[in-house]
Amino acid sequence: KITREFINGLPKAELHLHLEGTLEPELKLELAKKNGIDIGQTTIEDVRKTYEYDSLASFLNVYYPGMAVLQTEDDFYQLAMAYLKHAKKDGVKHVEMFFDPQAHLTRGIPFDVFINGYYRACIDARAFNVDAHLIMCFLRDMSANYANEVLNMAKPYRNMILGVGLDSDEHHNPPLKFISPFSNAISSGYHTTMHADIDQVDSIDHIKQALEIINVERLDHGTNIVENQDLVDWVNQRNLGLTSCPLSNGFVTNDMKGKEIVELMEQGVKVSINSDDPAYFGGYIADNYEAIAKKYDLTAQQLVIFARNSFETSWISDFQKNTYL
Ligand code: ES4
Ligand code: ZN
Repeated sequence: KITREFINGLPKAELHLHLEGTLEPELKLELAKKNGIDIGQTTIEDVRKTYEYDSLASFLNVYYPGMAVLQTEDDFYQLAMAYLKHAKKDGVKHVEMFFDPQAHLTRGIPFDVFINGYYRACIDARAFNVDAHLIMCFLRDMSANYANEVLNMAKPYRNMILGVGLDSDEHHNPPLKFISPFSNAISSGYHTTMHADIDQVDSIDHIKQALEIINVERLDHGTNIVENQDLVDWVNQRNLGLTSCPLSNGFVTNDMKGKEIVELMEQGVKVSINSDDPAYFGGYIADNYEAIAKKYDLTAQQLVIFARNSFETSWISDFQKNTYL
């Protein structure tokens, strides 16, 4: 029987976490009041009631407008710091956190405001032994040119950003659309990953583009490779990480996809367990370990493998990796 103490005590890395997805109703309301922004609700209960969706599209329609409350460097700092303290309690030693520059730039927030707030939280988390890093995501429903512009804006902050990713609505927005910004990012020495959503109709095609042409180092979600043995073999040969998010899967498709996650793990694929948007999808990383363990009756050994996979597919140095493994 798996206990919560065991899960919290298991050292883990979180590799699929959107900082903007950690905005809890309490903080959203607090910042709305402080910044004088009308979000349409005035009580925590009413804000909580808006956190309801049955598809990725309906989720994104709550997610992006909610970011309006984030205005100052301190707001971004406070958001990231609240997450990092939660991560500490959940046994997270290392985290690579996504952020969406375009979700802030398009509402007039300058690059330095959010990057400085987020990065200061990463520095301050060292005081409680959480090793925190940032991954800059391009919004795939915006243009490749805009992604290249964002990459240029990030140049003065190159040493604050570990890698680049790709998120938002995947439908009609294949990996190949972003071949230019991704090859530029790789030339600049960034690590790379990309979302390959589980509810995507052209999923296998998109994953092939991401792996064969863009050459990403990880796939976010990506569990649809289970349908194609050649892809599973290839992912294994390249030792590529897949970052899965059981509770998020449950919201987007009504299925945690635990069967697929366990099946891939047993075939040797480096799958990890993560929280995606914990404030919006009903739980943080330890809640995700707990949910999949309970529903699929997993053993302690299986959870240890997921945790090991998270460090093995993280972008920390081999030296530092060895201190965790
Ligand atoms: C996301 Cl669940 C999900 N899918 C795609 N993009 C996202 N950004 C934040 N959460
Ligand atoms: Zn995600």
